[in-house]
Amino acid sequence: MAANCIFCKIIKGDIPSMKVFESDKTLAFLDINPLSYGHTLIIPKHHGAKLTDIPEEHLTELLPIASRIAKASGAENYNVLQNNGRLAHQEVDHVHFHLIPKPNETEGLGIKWPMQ
Ligand code: DGP
Repeated sequence: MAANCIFCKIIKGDIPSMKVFESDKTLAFLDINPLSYGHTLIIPKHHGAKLTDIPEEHLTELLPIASRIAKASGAENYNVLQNNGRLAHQEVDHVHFHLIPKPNETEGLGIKWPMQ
């Protein structure tokens, strides 16, 4: 945990969030500034600014959980993005994957939250 990290505060429950999934190593919650309905952040609970700062054993769940949330969203089209460093558009210095569902133009998303 890092004292001044927004996402560590979310993990601790000091800042509220809309949780989508939680395990002992991983938390997923809705982005406060979503690019689409269902935009979710998937983070390791272990603090580290960049992907290369996190021990590998804390990274193993992240993509499987992103996959499960993408399936649960019902989205046929989605982005999974991960930014490292200011030049790469990282704003929050705690590793996070963005899962950004892309709504079908005519039918929207069929998202069922919270994830079953
Ligand atoms: P990035 O540019 O990859 O570092 O994206 C950071 C994302 O974090 C951005 O889409 C907004 C989101 N975010 C920042 N602060 C908060 C917060 O307090 N709560 C939630 N749910 N999301 C946040």
